[in-house]
Amino acid sequence: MVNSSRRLILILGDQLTPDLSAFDGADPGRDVVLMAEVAGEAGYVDHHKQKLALVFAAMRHFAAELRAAGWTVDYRTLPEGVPDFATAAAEAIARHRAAILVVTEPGEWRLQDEIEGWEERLALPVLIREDRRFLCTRADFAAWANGRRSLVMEHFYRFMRRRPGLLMDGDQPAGGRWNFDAENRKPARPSLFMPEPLAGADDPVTTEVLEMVAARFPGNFGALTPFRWQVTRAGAEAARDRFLTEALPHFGETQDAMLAGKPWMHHALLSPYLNLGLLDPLDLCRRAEAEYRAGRAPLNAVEGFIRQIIGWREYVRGVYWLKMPDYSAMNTLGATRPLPDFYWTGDTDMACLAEVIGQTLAHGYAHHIQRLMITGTYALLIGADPAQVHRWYLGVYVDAYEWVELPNTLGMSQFADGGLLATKPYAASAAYVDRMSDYCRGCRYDPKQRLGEAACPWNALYWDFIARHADRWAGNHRMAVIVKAWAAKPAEEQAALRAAAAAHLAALKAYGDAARPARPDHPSDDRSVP
Ligand code: FAD
Ligand code: DLZ
Repeated sequence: MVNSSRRLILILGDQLTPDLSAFDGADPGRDVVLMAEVAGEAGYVDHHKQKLALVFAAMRHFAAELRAAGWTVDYRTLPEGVPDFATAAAEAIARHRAAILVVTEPGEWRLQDEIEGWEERLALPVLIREDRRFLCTRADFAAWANGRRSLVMEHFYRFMRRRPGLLMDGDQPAGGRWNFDAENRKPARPSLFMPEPLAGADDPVTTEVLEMVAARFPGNFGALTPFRWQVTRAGAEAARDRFLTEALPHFGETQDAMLAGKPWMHHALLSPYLNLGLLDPLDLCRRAEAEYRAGRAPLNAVEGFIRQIIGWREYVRGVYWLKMPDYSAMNTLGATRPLPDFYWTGDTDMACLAEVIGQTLAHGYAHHIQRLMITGTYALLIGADPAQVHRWYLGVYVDAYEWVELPNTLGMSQFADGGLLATKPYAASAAYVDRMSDYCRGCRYDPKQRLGEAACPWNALYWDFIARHADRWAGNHRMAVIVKAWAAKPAEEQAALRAAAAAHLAALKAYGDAARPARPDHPSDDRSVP
């Protein structure tokens, strides 16, 4: 017989938060929590092995935390698992005779779309509650965006600073300015102290998950160990405290810098924990502000850090929900080239790409400028298919969920949304890479040469990109000056640059033929991508 009031509370893998809205009004003595390691979730893109291990180990720890708090948790583990959430829910509803299913809105549109069909499919009421772990609800963002001709992040950011009163002195921004980036974004000084992240979790639950991932997902992207990530709230808080005391003071200064062999620099490495729900974004920002108020971290660093979280993080989520589902199919530049095979191996003689992809394979982590200006810019310059670029980014980083990854990739990095997120494409020649990193020093190519055997391919690719889309850029005042510079080049130089780009593009091999063994069991192993 159905218990007339028992709730089944579905907690998704990135909803590991004790005061999640799905728990509102629930009774541990009556209701049941469902958590499930789902084959479909694990396989819908080629997730990095460390991402799988992080999600499953954090889920198992959270289930233990809930049990310790008195909840009954029905937890389905891989490798047996269940094919999808609907099957897990249907089986649990029958097992526990639940009368209603409660879930907090998921982060990804595809899942929201699926869950909206469950009342009919599962024949019971399904309550979808708002996710209040963000500072700006989907409805608030839509209201902010309504009637605006363009969605400028900086305007949104000021709106977000005022709302919770972060870094505000009365109604004025602390220090008299909203943005201190003029003092940030310097090339790196290798002599600067750079803290190492905490050692990763190695408790018995994590060890068991690592063994399971090794056995069940041997062909997935990346290395499984060394596993560098925290899998509990306490671990995430320790990582947060380490960042606040050791790295935050230099955060702004080195935010855009890149050094070979230094994957972490002064970055927070906190996105996985924020996105899983192990850390709260507002609490994190308040703690960062406290470092400034106590004189332990400068304003340029703290303001820059807070802007990434209440500005960019909330902004991309707002854009995602405002524009999905059509957003994911956008391809304004008509780019169709397959991503080169070295995105899966790091095997390229361009040192910058080898470094960033190598680090991505090793750790499932690259910082923002590495994602944007190395792997992102190269994909943009070669005209890579944005849908495939999106699937790559969604898989390879341990912090990747579509709500945050897609606008960053498709919009900011690939300009596929035609400039909704970025006023101009993040295209750059080798000079940028040489200025902001030391990668070119170890490279067989010379960033200063544009043509010839030793010339860095980025230079010809950059001009080829400008030329390919010259008509479009002429109407963009920030790009028009570059189009003019292209037009001013002698015809022979233009022809030589375009021929060099064409030769480079012709030599690229598409992913999948020889890079990895085929995995017919793996739905994301889609080699039919053009
Ligand atoms: P820090 O540089 O220390 O920044 C602090 C925090 O600010 C981060 O933890 C993150 O929560 C937030 N943040 C910073 N920049 C952004 C941004 N542009 N958008 C949203 N939040 C931001 N971030 C993800 O969390 N998941 C993704 O899947 C993801 N995919 C990306 C894909 C591309 C192509 C690009 C260019 C960026 C992507 N980002 C993504 C944003 C950013 O690169 C990461 O948030 C950041 O590198 C995480 O490392 P960190 O914690 O050391 O960040
Ligand atoms: C990322 C991920 C993976 C790999 N596996 C699971 C899983 O097995 N079970 C689960 O509940 N969640 C998983 N997740 C996180 C979901 O993909 C995430 O909740 C949705 O994409 C919504 O953001």
